[in-house]
Amino acid sequence: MSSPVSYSHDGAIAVITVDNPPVNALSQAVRQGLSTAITRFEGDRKAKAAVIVGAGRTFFAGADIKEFGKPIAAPGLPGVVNEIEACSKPVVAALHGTALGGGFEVALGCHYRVAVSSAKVGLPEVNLGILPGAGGTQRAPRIAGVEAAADLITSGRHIGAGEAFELGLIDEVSNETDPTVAGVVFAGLIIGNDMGRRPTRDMNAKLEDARADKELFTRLRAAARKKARGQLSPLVCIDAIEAAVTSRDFDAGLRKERKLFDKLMASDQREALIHAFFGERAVGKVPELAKGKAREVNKIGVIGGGTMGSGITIALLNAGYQVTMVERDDAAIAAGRSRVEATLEGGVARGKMSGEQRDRMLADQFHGTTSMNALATVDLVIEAVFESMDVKKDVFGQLDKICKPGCVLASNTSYLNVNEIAAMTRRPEDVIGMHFFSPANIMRLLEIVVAEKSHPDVVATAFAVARKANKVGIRSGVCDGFIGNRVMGKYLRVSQMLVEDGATPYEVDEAVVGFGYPMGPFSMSDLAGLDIGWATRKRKAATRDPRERYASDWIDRICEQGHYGQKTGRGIYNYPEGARKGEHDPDTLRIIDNVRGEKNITARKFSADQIIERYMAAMINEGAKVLQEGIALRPVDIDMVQLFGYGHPRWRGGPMKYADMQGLNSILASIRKFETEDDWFWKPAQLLVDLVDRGENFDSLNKREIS
Ligand code: 3H9
Repeated sequence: MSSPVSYSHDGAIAVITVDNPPVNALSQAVRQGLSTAITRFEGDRKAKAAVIVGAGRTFFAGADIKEFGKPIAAPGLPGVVNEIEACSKPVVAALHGTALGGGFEVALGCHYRVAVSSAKVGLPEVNLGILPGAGGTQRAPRIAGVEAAADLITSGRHIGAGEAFELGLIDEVSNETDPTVAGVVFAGLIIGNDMGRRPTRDMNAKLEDARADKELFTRLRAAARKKARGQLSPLVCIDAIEAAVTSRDFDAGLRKERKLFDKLMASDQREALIHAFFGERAVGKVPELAKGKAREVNKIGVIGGGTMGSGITIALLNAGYQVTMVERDDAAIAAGRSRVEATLEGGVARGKMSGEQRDRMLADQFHGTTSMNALATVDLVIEAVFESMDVKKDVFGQLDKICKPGCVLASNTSYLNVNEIAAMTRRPEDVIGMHFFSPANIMRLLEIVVAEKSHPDVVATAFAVARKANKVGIRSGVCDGFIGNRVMGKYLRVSQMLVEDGATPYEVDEAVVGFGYPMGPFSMSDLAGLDIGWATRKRKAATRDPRERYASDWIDRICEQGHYGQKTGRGIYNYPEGARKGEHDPDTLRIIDNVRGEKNITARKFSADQIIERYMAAMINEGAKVLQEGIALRPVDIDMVQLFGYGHPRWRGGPMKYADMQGLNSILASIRKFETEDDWFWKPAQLLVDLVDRGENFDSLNKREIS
């Protein structure tokens, strides 16, 4: 096989080009090729300087993540970077696209860095649960200073060429668009000015500054701890950076970096975060994309200007679409427009967009109307009206008459049967569910609910719109609540049972936050409004299965007092004077005690671990049922729904990944133990039982071909 690394000359300059599509990841063949090219450059009397550049769309986007978790074949990247740095003639990195992780570490090992103006650089390893392990934690602080390097490394953010230049991380932002030309011009200057080599390892001035600041690492650790929320890697990154400051010499610092890197590489968090990285990309691969072609979408209609409709509108405006918002009367459309304006205004205040951009967006892209007939020319309609089957059916009946042929008709319903909605039209093949999550301009999850008759072109269109709007589109089949809300229904129920059986709602929330969620189920319920669940329970009361345990009486009592959560100042928590963080409410505890008394329940203690055992088991068991019914394509789809829509900590990888890491045997054993208390709620999913019988795990299902 030919090497992905080629070596050529441009006069006295050696050009080392790496061509390993799609992102020039530093695979074994690339590392070997780079090492060989540097050796050749050393012996090349004609070449006075070398340029390292990536072919195609980018410089190296990092180490090859697919090699992680397996033994890494020689040569290792840190050694290759050292070879480049030790080269006796100057080496220039010419950056374009995204020079990330190991890719940027190669650049930091070069003697100079030039970038085209659109280039981005970064050290995002922290997001994969590791640290920059090819000298990045030792070289970045030497160039940019410890504080700037710590910010870059612990946030993992990508920065533009301009900011990188300000930080000293690149030496020049070139006017050239071709990185090879930029590199060769810059190398020519080095030769012409006899600038020679400039090894990063020898730069010590910025480390001296850090040594003088005795509180520096206490500050950096406190900041990292606050942002990490249970994630290990940000703090370990700080340990590695500290080694740059405290080590005797550069190589001792590198050794420390390697030790810490190996520790993180062996961690569960690394495995979970890599699962999330590939999962985010895997969910976009659905069978309909091979069978269908996305229709062209420029104009989108959004029906409804409430919280949901206006959030969806903003997401679509940001993606560059023309959006027509329809409301039932002048007051409602004015309110919808104000919601959009207020959010855009917030974006201006936070520096996300300029005042002119906002004005242009409102004038050129946004149209508000009270006439459904305005939807005659749109390519896609997303309905976000009141969650009632009758109302939705009426809307779809109208759309069928108004919209042009080929227009995609989408419902933002979060529970209702999309097949039934589609049946209201003469074109059910054009109907699909597009379930956004609130606030829709921020939350990245978009469940794409494929109904029985949805055409593959319509599915492909929904995925294309999701991608353009920076959403993670995840395919779901039709069932009550689809993937996300159906699974959530189970862990909310188990939380309520835990309270009836003896835990306080505050203990449940604390355990769930301790696990890594930003919020517990009861703070979440207070935020969403307790009246919503109450109304659903009342609606479903008549059809409730008699075997189902009802554990919501205590919340119903809170609702009966007109306490619906944050919006009324009281709910499960108390929110004095509009506070956003709730206080424990003794009245809530009294109500719970009374209910226990009436039901003859003797309160038991639950530790945080016991709470999580039930919480996660309920989630996993329902996830397995969702899978066995074909509602979700793969376990990873359930994981990504939880990550992008429900706040599951990314570093745990999602409930199905968590189950695999705990061992399905142990999850099933927990469920069987709880089944002795309630054999209706805790009936184990057949799929889970079968996987345990076969000695397989959920990940084995991720690897199957989907058709
Ligand atoms: C590291 O460097 C460790 C070192 O410090 C230490 C070593 C000792 N490897 O995202 P896209 C695939 S850790 C393998 O859709 P975009 C990706 O899966 C690494 N594969 O494109 C996808 O495959 P498929 C630090 C990779 O334009 C395809 O490429 N670096 C890698 O939206 C296209 O990707 C990072 O964390 C990789 N490193 O975004 C950067 N990267 O088509 C990770 C991508 O089969 N990468 N693939 O689904 C990214 O952030 C984005 O991919 C990037 C492009 C911004 C580059």
